Amino acid sequence: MSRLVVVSNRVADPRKTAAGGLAVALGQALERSGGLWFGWSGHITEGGTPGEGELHLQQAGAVQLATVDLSREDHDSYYLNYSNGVLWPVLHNRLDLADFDAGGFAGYQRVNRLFAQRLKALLRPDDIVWVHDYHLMPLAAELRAMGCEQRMGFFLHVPLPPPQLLAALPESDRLMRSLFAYDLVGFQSRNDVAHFSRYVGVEVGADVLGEHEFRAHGKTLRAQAFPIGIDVEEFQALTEGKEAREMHEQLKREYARRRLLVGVERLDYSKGLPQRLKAFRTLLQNYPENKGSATLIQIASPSRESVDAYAALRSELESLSGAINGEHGELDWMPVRYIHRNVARKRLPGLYRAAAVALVTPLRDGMNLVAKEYVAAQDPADPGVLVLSRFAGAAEQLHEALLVNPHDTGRTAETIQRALQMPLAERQQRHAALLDRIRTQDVHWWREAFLAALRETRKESA
Ligand code: GDG
Repeated sequence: MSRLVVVSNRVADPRKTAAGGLAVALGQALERSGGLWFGWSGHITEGGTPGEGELHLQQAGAVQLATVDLSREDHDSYYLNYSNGVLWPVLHNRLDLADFDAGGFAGYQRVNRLFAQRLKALLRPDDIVWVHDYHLMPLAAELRAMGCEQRMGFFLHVPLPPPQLLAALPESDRLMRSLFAYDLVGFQSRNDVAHFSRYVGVEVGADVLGEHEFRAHGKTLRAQAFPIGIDVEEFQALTEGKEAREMHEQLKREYARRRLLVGVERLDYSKGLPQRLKAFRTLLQNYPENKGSATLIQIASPSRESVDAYAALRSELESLSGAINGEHGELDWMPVRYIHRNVARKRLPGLYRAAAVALVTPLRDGMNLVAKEYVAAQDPADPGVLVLSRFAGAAEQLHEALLVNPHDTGRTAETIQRALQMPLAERQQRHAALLDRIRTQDVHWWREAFLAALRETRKESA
């Protein structure tokens, strides 16, 4: 059995439960093959030389963790300026927020080369390399240039925008060409694959050999959708755990006479938080029977606070939730509970289960795991209703959710009202269908489907 090597910007110790479902699922595959997980250590060397960084090796059970430090200059250009200041907004259709002049691309390339150099020294000839996310698109091209011939796959966790929009990124051709150094590129949705196919067909001049096969620069690449899932069993076990049950009981007690709605995400402009608060305000205005009852608990956990766009969003949300509470609140009822803090993972399922409705309404999202976690945490006998943005990758799979366009405030409010009033039998039916799908296509299915495709690809393209 070949050894699996996972590469991602951050590395998690898969033995720690706080690591989350993805880290645990990758950790299991790594453990089976005595694998290696490679990435940034999280440490920044002040005054360090760009393009250099110390390598740390650590054993976590059967898995080896290999991490590299970054100099301040590399960190700021690769991570802050280019990955989060340019790629994240462009890939989420937000050209207006991309700082193309920050000059981070050179640092992005330098760190990808540094990673490739450090990783090459650790690779064995028959390793299978699985690279994750937008921070590391050119990694395989760097490794190939150094003579590495291992099988390599890449998975993009975020969306790929339509070709015209992607073409606005000055480095888009170089990045999309560099993907041809991989044997397999995985996307979250069929929509992303369609965008990729059109982009490389038109802009890169690739031959589109089939739905999933592309040829350019003498190299055949397979590109396919592998919608990521959650570990349903693990999440349901968490739901039965002490912390989640306590949270659930406490909320049920506190909100016995009210209807709870919940939103949980990192505070990020892709998640559609201001639009959601506006839809909730419209719900209170247009359906006044919800006054004194409907309460939205919105968790917006801190994220990327040193990027300017995030600070602006934070103050917008504070002022919007303040305005709604000021306008509609009563002495004994506040419509919005906005919480800018991280909630412990063990308590999260209790919050999901107490909520009659989940509002998962991103403007754009690769997949969105919160939608799936909400479904997994419900009581099948009395489940809540998922209101989901049609612009989340998850909408391709979760047809039984109530789909909305988050830009359409009036209709979103109308749909939330429908969710609040949905009869039990319909809630049960929809929930059963949703749960069935997220169980069949869980995170283990995702991992195995990707790895099986990666093992096959080489045979086809050799
Ligand atoms: C990227 C893509 C894609 C959130 N707040 C708290 C907390 N969370 C947890 C959730 C969930 C995870 O973080 C968020 O996952 P999402 O998928 O919703 O979104 P991103 O973070 O943007 O992830 C996304 C994903 O990668 C996987 O490929 O689906 O499209 O953008 O697990 O529960 N967890 C805790 N406290 C919080 O306050 N403990």
